[in-house]
Amino acid sequence: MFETISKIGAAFRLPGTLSAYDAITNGNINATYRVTYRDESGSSKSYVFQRINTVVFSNPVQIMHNIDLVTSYIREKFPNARTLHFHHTADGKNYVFDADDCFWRVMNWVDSVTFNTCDDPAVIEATGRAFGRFQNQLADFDGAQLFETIPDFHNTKKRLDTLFAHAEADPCGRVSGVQAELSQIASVREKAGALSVRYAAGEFPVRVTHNDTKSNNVLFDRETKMPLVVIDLDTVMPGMAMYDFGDAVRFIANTAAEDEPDLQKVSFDTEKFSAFCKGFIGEVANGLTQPELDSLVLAAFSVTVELASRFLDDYITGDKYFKINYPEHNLVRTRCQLALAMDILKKQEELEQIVRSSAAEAAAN
Ligand code: GN1
Ligand code: MG
Repeated sequence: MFETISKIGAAFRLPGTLSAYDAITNGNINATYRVTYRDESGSSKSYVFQRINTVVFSNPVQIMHNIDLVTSYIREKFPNARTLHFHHTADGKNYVFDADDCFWRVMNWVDSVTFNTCDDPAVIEATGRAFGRFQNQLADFDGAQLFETIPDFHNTKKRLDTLFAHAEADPCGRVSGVQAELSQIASVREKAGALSVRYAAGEFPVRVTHNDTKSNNVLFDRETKMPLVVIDLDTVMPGMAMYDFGDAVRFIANTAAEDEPDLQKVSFDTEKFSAFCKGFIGEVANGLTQPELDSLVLAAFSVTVELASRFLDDYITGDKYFKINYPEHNLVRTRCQLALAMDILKKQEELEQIVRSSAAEAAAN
């Protein structure tokens, strides 16, 4: 690895001597390293090296094109906003291929903390504000300029259709062991797919969205616990505003981890939800249409079922998409997301009420 890292650093003309590298294991898709260089005076500078998973992102050059457009746009329009800074090779590219034809990019390391789980309502609210602000920053950005790097990424109906088609084909002989999960998904199939069907019919505006709004995709200042920058822009594409909201609460309002095996621990925390609403809706309320506001809770449910179906689909087709740490990992993730989705459904009325009061509060401010 040292050899590869050092060659990548050289291609990006990073100054100093390579002194350390550590893997960062947060993501489920790409391989990420923190890499540190020391210069002659003894001072150090760190970078993030990322090897893109080209099974998932079949055209990484297009991703870098999208990221370049989005970050330049934000930098120009909001000079005080922080954005990711990517390095360039001698021939002006923001990526490089290594000897094995793997795709690498390098960005500056931002000294910060991230939260995989969070109990502090102030931090949860700030996370909501950060994602809301990101959406606002791109409100007038022309999404037609962006490549759709993963087509139908949040097309829940299509994701569900794919799952059931693969279940029918049963390529790895695993389907007999997941009947309970499949029938649970089948029981909510229509409800979970409904927003994506309405979006395709033009009922909601096409926004430029982040599409992967896990709380650990916001970097926070270590001291002030204020958000510094929204990261992981790989899936910034045209999409539904409410799915960014939904995916964020799916992650941050879960009382357990995304892959918690003990389902007794998994539930949807209404107080965390409320804190996130305050931040996110406070930022975007005036920009959202009424049908969007009315769909936020359903979006949380839909995106949770969608992710359950993606994990299950990956399990059925041989674990080729998400990184797994043990053989049943994708199945465990599926069960956890299904338990969470069912809890969202159970609490739907209460959650709708919370959304309405946040929207009323935002309108009054
Ligand atoms: C993947 O790699 P990561 O953790 O940022 C996935 C998201 C899922 C998430 C679930 C491109 O994101 O859609 O919600 O895992 N990203 C892609 O943890 O598929
Ligand atoms: Mg991601």
